[in-house]
Order: sequence, then C-alpha cells, then structure tokens
Amino acid sequence: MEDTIVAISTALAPAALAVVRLSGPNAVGVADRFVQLNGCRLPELPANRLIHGRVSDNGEFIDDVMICVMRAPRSYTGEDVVEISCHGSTLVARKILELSFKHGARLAEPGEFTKRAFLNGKMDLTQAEAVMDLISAKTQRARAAASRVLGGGLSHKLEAVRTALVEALAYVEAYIDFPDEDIGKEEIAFVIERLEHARTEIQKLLATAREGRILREGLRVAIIGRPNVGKSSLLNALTGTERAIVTPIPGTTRDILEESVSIRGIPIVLVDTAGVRKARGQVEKLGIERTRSAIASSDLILHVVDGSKPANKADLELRQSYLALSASIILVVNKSDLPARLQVPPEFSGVSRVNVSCVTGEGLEELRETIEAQAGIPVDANSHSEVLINQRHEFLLKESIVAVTDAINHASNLGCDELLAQHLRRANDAIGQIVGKVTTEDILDQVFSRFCIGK
Ligand SMILES: Nc1nc2c(ncn2[C@@H]2O[C@H](COP(=O)(O)OP(=O)(O)O)[C@@H](O)[C@H]2O)c(=O)[nH]1
Ligand SMILES: [Mg+2]
Repeated sequence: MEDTIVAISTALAPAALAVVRLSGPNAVGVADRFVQLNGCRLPELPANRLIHGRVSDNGEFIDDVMICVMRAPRSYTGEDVVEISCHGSTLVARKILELSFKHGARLAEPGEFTKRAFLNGKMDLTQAEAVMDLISAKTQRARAAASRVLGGGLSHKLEAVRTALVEALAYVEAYIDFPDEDIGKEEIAFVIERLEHARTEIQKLLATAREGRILREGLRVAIIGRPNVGKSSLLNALTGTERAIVTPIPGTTRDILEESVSIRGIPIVLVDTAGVRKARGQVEKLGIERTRSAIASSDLILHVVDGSKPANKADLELRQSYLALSASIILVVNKSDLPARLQVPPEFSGVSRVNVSCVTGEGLEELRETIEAQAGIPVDANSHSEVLINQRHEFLLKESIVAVTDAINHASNLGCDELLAQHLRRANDAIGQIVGKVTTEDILDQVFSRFCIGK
C-alpha cells in the first residue's frame, strides 16, 4: 500500500469534536506539514500519546487540536496512523482534509481503513464485516451480536471447523502418498468422525442465519386489515409517532408506509398497508397491489380487526389471502375501549390474539410481548456465546456443508482417494473464503463497498 489516505471519520454534522484520520507510509509526514506542536516535530512524537497541537495553513491559524500518532504495525490499519481531533465544525474538519490533500494524501474509499486492517492481518474478514454491523446496529441486541463477532467469536468457531477438516485431509493425503498401504477401518472412522464434527458445527452456524438477518435488517411486520379498523393508528401507537394519517374516512392510506421501531431489542420494520378491498380509484388499486407484495415479503402479519363491529366477510377473505404464506400471524382486535361486538370467527382459531385500544393504549404492551414471542428468535438476549452469520457466510457455509456431506458419503462407501481429498479441499476453501484466508478483489469489493467513508 503506497498511498496515504485520509478521511473525516466522524459524522458530518456540528458536534463537540470531529476526527480526521490519516493512514499510510506518509501519514506522519503529511500531518507534519500543517500541525505545529510545542517543542517538537510530529515525527519525533512518541506513539500512542494524545498531545496538543495547532493546525495552520500558510501561517493562518485554523484550530487547536489533539493529535495522536500510532506507528505501524501497532495501529488499527497496521500502517502509520495519525488521528487529529479538532473542534466539531464540519468546515474545520474539511479544512484539515484539504490540507492533507494538498500535502499528498488522497481521500479514502469507503471502508478503506478497515480493508487495510484486514489486508495487514489485523483482523479477519468476519471481524471487518462486524465493524460495519456494529456501526449500523439499530438495537442493543444487534450491537451485542456484532460485538461478539468483532471479538473473534465467529472466527473461533470457523477455526474449529477448519481444524477438523484439515485433520481429516492430512490423513487422507497421507494415504494417497502411500498407495501401497491400505487404509484401515479405524482410520476411516477417524476421518468420518472429524467430518461429522465439522458438519455439526456448520449446521449450528447456519441455524443463526435468520436471527442474523433480522438483527441486521429488521423483522418485517405487515399491518393488514380492512379499511378503518385502525391500522394506521396501530402503527402510530407502536412507534409513538404520528407518521401515518388517521382518518374516519375509509381508504385514506393508499400507499405503503414503513417505520423502524425497536421492540424488546428486536429491530422491527412496521409496514402500514392500504386496506385490502375492491379498489375504487387507480391510486387505491396501486396501494392494494403493494399491500399484497408487502404481505408476501413479511415475517409477521398483524391482522387488525375492529372489535366494536360484528365479524365481516372482508376479514375472512383477507385471512384466506395469506393462509398459504409461512409468516406468523397475530390477530389484533382493536378498539377495546368501545363495547365489544365482535365474535371472533372460527377461521381464526389457533391464531394468537391480542385485544388492544390504540386510543387508550390498553393491550399494547401485551402486543409487544406477543410480537417478541412470534419473532422466532431466542428470548435470551444475554446469551453471550452466540454469534450470528450474514448472507455471505450463509452462502459459503452451505457450499461447505455440501462438500462435507459428499466427503462423508465418499469416505463411507469408496474409502480414501484423491476424489475424497478434493471434496475436503472444496469444503475447506469455502470456510477459508468466509474468514478471508482465500480472497479475490470481488469478495473484498462485496464486503467493503457497504462501508462508509472514514471507517
Ligand atoms: N374508539 C377507537 N377508535 C379508534 C381506535 N383506533 C383507531 N380508531 C379510529 O378509527 C378510525 C380509523 O383509524 P385508522 O387508523 O385511520 O384506520 P385504518 O384505515 O385501518 O388505517 C379513526 O377515526 C381512528 O380514530 C381505537 O382503539 N378506539
Ligand atoms: Mg390507514
């Protein structure tokens, strides 16, 4: 890495402090051109000390700063790093950025600091991804999961899988090298035992995919029901906002509205839909189409009905429309502040049911509990051993498990040969791609392009 890169690493908004970060072989040299210290020059500064300095441009004083030099390889990126904390004016931070450009640094690409940390062996690829997950976590549960992966939780588990595969492979290769010796029953049993172990570990990791997706992207919860039952009111009540328009005139919510909210540490994307019914206008028709697709892509459906009115044919038709889907269902009987007139039809038997009033707030806490229970992710938010995989990991783990299964079948039926070794290498390769032992530019692009600049 020849280039010295620079970026504003803090958010671009007025704040108490802003941090400009430089990394690369000339990081200290670049900063030395515009930072003055008391009594010494930047290159003489001991590493990892925070020290006061002044930034100026051609004699014009810009800002008082605190500056820290970290030297390769003992830094975040593994290169020389300089961090300058200035007053949190975006214009001051930009000025320092421009001074860095003027003296030879270039703007960092998104995620380039972390990419360099990975390339210099400071972390593996799962940890680099966890940096991004940590920054973008929306709830404490998501944060905790990212922290565990950042701490090497996933790396350790994958290392255990790799070890099992490598041990099996070493055995197999030894027999290929000495074809005169017949492999014994015990040796084959050992190879198979190692492979079964690897397969079990991979399965355990694969089982975390759903929770990982939910914690990263949110559980998609569609609020459905016929017009005027209180869908928009429910969205507002659960988010504590007035985002959705509530009116007594049926059919006002014609488009889809999405709101993010955290319910018991689970990030939730609430989707308010138009009431499904025969459309009168074009706009409404479009809204109904979108409602259908919102239902199809949701993890959980809140079917809202009006408890103050007798059962309605439209409620049953709506229930019919999503019966074939795999999403969990909660029947929300709204308007419990009014006299109850609804006999819940038998079509809803077996569906969890909660009575609420969006007007008084009654039942909302019970609804939150029910949503958590139906989310299908472990209730124990404090289980510190679990790490969650992402889609990239899931894809590669599936590849690996196919190869491991092929290997187990091969070893059981055909014994030890080159083909078995190939299955094992394929399995091992997929695991290697997860942690980044095997990488290509494509993989790196895929991982780091999601990052923000300055990280
Ligand atoms: N009494 C009572 N009225 C409600 C309740 N929830 C909603 N409403 C009223 O029902 C009407 C329709 O509500 P809205 O949220 O727009 O229904 P949507 O068409 O399903 O989105 C509005 O006049 C609301 O004030 C409730 O819990 N109790
Ligand atoms: Mg509405």
